[in-house]
Amino acid sequence: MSDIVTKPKTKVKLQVQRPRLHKVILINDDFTPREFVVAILKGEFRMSEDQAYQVMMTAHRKGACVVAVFTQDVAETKATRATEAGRAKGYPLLFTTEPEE
Ligand code: TYC
Repeated sequence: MSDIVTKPKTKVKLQVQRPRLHKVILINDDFTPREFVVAILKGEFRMSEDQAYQVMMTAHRKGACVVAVFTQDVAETKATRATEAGRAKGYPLLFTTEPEE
């Protein structure tokens, strides 16, 4: 008696995927002082004075500006900390996050 052993046709393909990155976005408002926004960008996002000034002015002129991209957890933590730093001074400064396409 002969047993016919057939190999399964399905191949298992292992895929390693990078975690999706999330943008931190700075939103303009009419009340937070420019220098305060620059100080937060330098302190929380480790930007130079020049970089921070450019990002602040882009948000000021266009309404919003992408600050940086991180993993979701880091993006949300930084956005929350930066928003709370403004709130502690009574400013409506807002940082939001959204997934990168
Ligand atoms: N528009 C603010 C002002 O004129 C400055 C500002 C810039 C506030 C960017 C928030 O995300 C911001 N004082």
